[in-house]
Amino acid sequence: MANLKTQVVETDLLIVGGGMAACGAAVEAAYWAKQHGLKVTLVDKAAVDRSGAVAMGLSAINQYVGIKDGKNTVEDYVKYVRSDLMGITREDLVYNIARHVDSTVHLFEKWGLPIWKDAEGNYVHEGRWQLMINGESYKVVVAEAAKNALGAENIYERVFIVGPIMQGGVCVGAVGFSVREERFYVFKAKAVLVAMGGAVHVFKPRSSGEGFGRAWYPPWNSGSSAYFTLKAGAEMTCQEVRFIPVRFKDAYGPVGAWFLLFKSRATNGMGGDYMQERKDELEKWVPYGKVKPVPANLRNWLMMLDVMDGKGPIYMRTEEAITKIASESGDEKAAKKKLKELEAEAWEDFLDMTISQAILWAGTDTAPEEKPSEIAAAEPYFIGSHSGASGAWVSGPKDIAPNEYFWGYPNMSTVEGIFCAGDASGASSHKFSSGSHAEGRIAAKAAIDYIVDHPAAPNYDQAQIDALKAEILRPLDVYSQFSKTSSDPEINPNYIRPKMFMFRLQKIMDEYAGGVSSQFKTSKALLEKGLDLLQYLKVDSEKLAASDLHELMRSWENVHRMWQAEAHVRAILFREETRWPGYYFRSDKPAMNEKDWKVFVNMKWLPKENKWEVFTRPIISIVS
Ligand code: SFD
Ligand code: AMP
Repeated sequence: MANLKTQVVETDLLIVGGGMAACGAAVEAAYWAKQHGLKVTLVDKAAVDRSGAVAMGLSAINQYVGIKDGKNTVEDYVKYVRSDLMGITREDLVYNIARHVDSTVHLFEKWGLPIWKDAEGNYVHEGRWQLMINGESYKVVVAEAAKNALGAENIYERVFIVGPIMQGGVCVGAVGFSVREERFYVFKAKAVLVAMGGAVHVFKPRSSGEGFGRAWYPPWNSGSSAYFTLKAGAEMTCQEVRFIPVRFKDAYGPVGAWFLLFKSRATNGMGGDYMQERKDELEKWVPYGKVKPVPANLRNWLMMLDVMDGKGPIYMRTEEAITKIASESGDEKAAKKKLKELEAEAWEDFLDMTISQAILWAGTDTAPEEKPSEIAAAEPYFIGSHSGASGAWVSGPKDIAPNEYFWGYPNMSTVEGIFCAGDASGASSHKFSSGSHAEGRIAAKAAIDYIVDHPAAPNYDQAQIDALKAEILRPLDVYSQFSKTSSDPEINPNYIRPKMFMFRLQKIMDEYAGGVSSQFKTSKALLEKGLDLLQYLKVDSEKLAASDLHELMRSWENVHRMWQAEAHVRAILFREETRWPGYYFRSDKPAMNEKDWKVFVNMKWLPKENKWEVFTRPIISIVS
């Protein structure tokens, strides 16, 4: 076996991940842990300052309720999320995050994040729930607070977590390896807070060749949260609810600021406005088709119908929107000044969070005030924190969750000792960066309560840990055993390199599970065939080969993606309707069926039996 030293770290609460939810968890856990003399440890595969979805920064905070201003209520937010997800949402979880998110935003500001203010000193809103920020250093600011709270000695960076350590059905830690040093890590803990983000590159991306790797969501979020919870035997929810964002084409610049702040239209290649011309289509998706704003997936759907009719390209009419705002701002001089201001804001929107889009504008001689830019529906992502909903099924808060949704500790999964937040927890969409941080705080407080109530040190089975180590390092062994048996180490009948494995997974998902090249359409027959092919892939995953630690990480990232893929295929196969047509369309079940399918689709992988169970859970509304 590969010769990696084992380092054992003992702690009370282990936070896996170092993104928005994990940083929120760190700050809150440190506070409560101090009162109880407990230790908190955080592990990130990257460096916390620039890891996860917010690595490049962001230009808006997308969840701010503004309870103090009296304009919005927590109930308003729950209604918004419920409609956007076509009725499928855990209102108790959304409610809990919404009532705490403002305080998180105020902390960000206190820690030094510049939030735009108007002449009266009020926050500048992008839309009803969104605030504009100068956010290039957003993650650095949030990470600094987390690091100060925990202390550098309790943070492990560049350590990739592979999976859980289980003991009698309870999670008692996690295992992983350093991606820089030859070291295998065993983290022993009384509770684990999972916050390793969502999953990217499960589906074939639009980007190819030298642009490969460019995605909207961060490519290094590779399904580790889903794998961790699934492997522990936790119940998962909304695995069918992928997110397809519409983005500026090829560099994935976000559209929110254009639609909401600049009030831009999008039009097709003939100049038609699909939101107007295809309005009648929304009738088919009532009651959700009739709410304002139109749910994200239905906005996508109207655009996709144009694309399928060959009416592309679709353009964001940046030039029209900017000129309109400028011309409304007064005389010619005032309009000129306003135009300059808007130009700067438009570039900053991208420079703060999607630098490559600004580079693409520069490279294609695009001045947004002069010419429109193409937008397109991106490949599917798994993300419980934005407008998708996949994640673990977690307990709600005691004071508002119905009995069916409460089992002792807020945000604990159905497996004791595992808490989830951000992309890792499901059915509580639209938390974004701020809500993920707030949810991390909620989950951490609950995890500390759980540890205080369960103080006994867990037992460990060394044979099990040795077996996990052998399994995790196997790709290194496979490579060293076989790489010399062919003249080119890339091509070898005894193994598969992680990159090739990823291509194979992406091809299956793209062609059978409704990816970009299938126009997001699939059916029972296609899904069954795809599932069949995934089983062959799973068999071959044992032949993954890694030439170094970096490839070892790539190998496990792909195993994680593969599990996310299988959960997704099983969930869309089970839900016999089309509910989110702009996310995926079941051609054999082309309509929404409120009577039978206004339910959650949940699932579990049963560790002992190595079997999947897919079933429904009721939707219990708490906001009328
Ligand atoms: O424009 C392991 N998001 C936006 N949120 C906003 O509030 N405003 C915006 O403007 C946003 N937009 C946006 C957003 C994201 C991206 C990529 C772009 C634009 C281009 C969404 C938020 O960023 C998102 O909701 C939160 O960040 C989610 O938080 P969290 O904690 O669930 O995920 P994370 O921050 O990505 O962190 C994941 C962490 O896990 C680590 N990790 N660590 C150890 N072992 C493993 N195996 C691991 N796997 C992953 C990562 O390194 C990271 O630390 S806009 O689109 O609307
Ligand atoms: P995005 O940049 O697409 O991630 O959007 C940022 C925020 O604006 C999210 O909360 C979106 O749901 C919201 N949003 C984007 N476009 C629209 C739109 N056309 N109508 C209403 N809300 C939108």
